Parts: sequence; C-alpha cells; structure tokens
Amino acid sequence: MPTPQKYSERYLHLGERIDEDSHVICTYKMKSSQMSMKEAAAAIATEQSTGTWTDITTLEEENFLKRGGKVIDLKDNIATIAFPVEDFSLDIGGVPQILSIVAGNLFGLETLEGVRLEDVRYPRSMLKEFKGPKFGAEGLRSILKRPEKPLVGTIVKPKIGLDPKQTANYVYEAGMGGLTNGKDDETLVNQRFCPLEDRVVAIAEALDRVKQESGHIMVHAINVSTNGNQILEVAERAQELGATQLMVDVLTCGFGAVQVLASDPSIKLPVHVHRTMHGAITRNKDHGISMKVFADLTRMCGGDALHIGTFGVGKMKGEPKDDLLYRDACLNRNVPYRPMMPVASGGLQPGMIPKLIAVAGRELQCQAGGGVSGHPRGVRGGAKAMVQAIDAGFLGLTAEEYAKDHVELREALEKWGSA
Ligand code: RUB
Repeated sequence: MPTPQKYSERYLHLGERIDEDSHVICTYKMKSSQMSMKEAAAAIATEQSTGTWTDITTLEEENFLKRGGKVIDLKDNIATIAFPVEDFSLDIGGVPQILSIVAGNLFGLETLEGVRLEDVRYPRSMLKEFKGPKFGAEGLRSILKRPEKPLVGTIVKPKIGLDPKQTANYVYEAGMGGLTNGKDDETLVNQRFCPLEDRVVAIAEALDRVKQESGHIMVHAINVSTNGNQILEVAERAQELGATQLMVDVLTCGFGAVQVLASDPSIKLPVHVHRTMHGAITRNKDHGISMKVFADLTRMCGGDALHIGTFGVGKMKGEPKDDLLYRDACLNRNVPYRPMMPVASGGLQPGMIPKLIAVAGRELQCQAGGGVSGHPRGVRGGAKAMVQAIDAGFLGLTAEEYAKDHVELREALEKWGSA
C-alpha cells in the first residue's frame, strides 16, 4: 500500500497545462517544518478534492482523474492548485460550497503550520452564474449625481447610543456639509435605543430636508445585518420606509446575505458591504485568506461598495500595495460585472485625504466617522472639511495648500495634522 505521502503525490501535476475554462485556480502560500512544500501542496489538493489522509478503496481511477485537484505549479512556498469545475455545486451550495473547497479543511491540517489562500481565479462559466453589482460604482455616482470626484461619507458616531432623532440630525448636518454618503456603524442594527424602523424614517426625512434646502443628494446605508432567514424581510421593510441604501456585514452574515440583497428583484437599493471581523482571517500574512479573495466574491455576489482599507493611513492595519490589489479586484474590467465602489474607511480625517487620493485614485469612497464628528465645529464643519479635502485631492493639491482659504480644513489640520 502506498504511504500517505506517496498517495498524495498523485495529485502533483507540476508544469502540466490545464484548461483554465474548466478549473478554479487557487494560489496558496504554505509554511511547514514537517513536510516538503511538494508534500504540503499535494496534501491540500488531496484533502480538498477526492482524497483524505490515506488511500481509500472507494476512489475509482475515473473519479480521481476527473475530480482530483491538481498541483500545477510550485515556486518556493507558493503552490498553484487547480480544482475541476465539476467539483463545484453552484445551484445549491453557492459561495459556501466554493469556500469549503478553496478555503476549507486545509487550514486545520496538523502538519501545515501556516497556509494562506492568496487568490482564486474562476472560469468564465462559473463567473456567469453570478450577477455582480446591480448599481456598482457607476450606479452610485449616477444616484448621487457625482460623476468624477471621489464619494465622501461618514459613519455616524458614536457607534451606538444615539436615538433615531439624534442619528437623523447627524445625517442632516453631514448632508448640509456636503457629504454624499452616510452609514450606520456595524454594531448598530435594531437596539432598543435606536429601533431600525424609526431610524429609517427619521433619516429619510433628514435626507429629504437636505435635498429641499440645498439641492444636495446624499444616501445613507442602513445596517440590515442579521440572520439569513430575516435579512430580506428586514431590507424590504427598510426600503418601504424610505431607506436609500442598505448595509451588510459580509463576513459575519455570509456571502449569501449580499447575494440575496443584490439579486432579489424586490430590493431596488444599492448594497454597501462592510467587512467587520476580516482582520481575524486576513491579517496574518502566513495563515488565513487574503482580502483579495473576499473582494472578488463580494463583487460576484453583487456588493455595490466594499471596505478595502485606507492605503497605509488611518487606524486599521493595511499596506498600500495590498489595498491597491483589493481596489483592482473591485474595479478591474476582466470580469463580467459592473465595477464595485472601493471604500476607504477607518481612522480617516481630512488631513489624510489628498494623500489617500494620490495613492488610491479617484474611483473611491472616502469615509470618516471620528474625522467628521470630532471636528471643532461639529458634524457640519467636519463634513465641510472632508469635502474640501476631497476637492484638494481631486485637484492634485495638498491639504495645507487648500487649507489656506478653507477654514474648516484648516481647523481640521490644526487638530489632527496631515498624512
Ligand atoms: C470607521 C469605522 C469602520 C471601519 C472599519 O470609523 O469604525 O467600521 O472603517 O474598518 P472612524 P475597515 O472613521 O471613526 O475610524 O473599513 O478597514 O473594514
């Protein structure tokens, strides 16, 4: 009987050309002191397709040949593994089943001390099974009548504790200050102090008032993150009461939550996708899953905007080169979907924005919570400072240059400095 290692070696097809139209191709970074990299790659291909830890009497040659994963490339500790498209079950299964193959048991293998799924490429036939964003970046721009400049938003702060009236007042002030986007924070849904229905109604009135008084259009994403059996009903109710955008936490709710909101015909609102909890999975460079993989799946499932990081400024961990990769996953034209708006959010303040735009480009939504409501003049002043900072970045000016004749930006710089 072959040893388990020898058995797995059957899954090595190094240098072999495979048909890209009939395979899902994954890139893994591996770390093991107990196995060679070849053995490690073979173990992943085995575990995630037709094999297990030993050879088995029930695996017929035909099944192995048709459905076995193939290690097609290995450079140092980076393995490329192709899984036959036939292994996937999209009609019933969908993204949960895709993840159970490309990102499943492999993370728990005892002999693999670290493994990170860096990228997944899907064949056209599979991409076509997903609809992508209903609105996307262009749709959001069209709703907001803002064709070129980056979108500029806020997260209502404090995260929790404001009642519907206070929340709506925050949104009104932000809108009067010129922000295009507002959103609930990820921890706010339907707490007693701020019931979702009352909040939706109050915010809808505030946004109407902004429009009537200033002509300015703003949308606000209502957080409908909840259990799978409720989310559509909650979203429909929010829409009925006047919500202008929905928000969902993709990793805590699951990709199906984004997909149902984006594809159910009853929902006619753009979906803002937050990624709370992603750091537990994406942050370790030796183990976990790259945000690139989540960005691709979110776009496939129909997210219209996705948090991707702040390109090296702000409060959350992230590097510009990685965030650029995630931005490209949102915007690239190589997939049959509308581009999804990349969202930079997390510890941003006006002084950081021009540099952020210089690195990330103009197809971007910049958001600040504390960086708006922490402004010495309050929310309206903070909103104005953010808008001015966006204008500076759009014109290719530094925050300091633009602050010379823009008082709110100047005061923001006095409080927080620039990046
Ligand atoms: C931002 C905030 C968001 C983060 C999440 O508030 O709390 O939830 O953007 O991080 P503030 P990420 O502007 O006050 O820091 O966007 O990286 O997922």
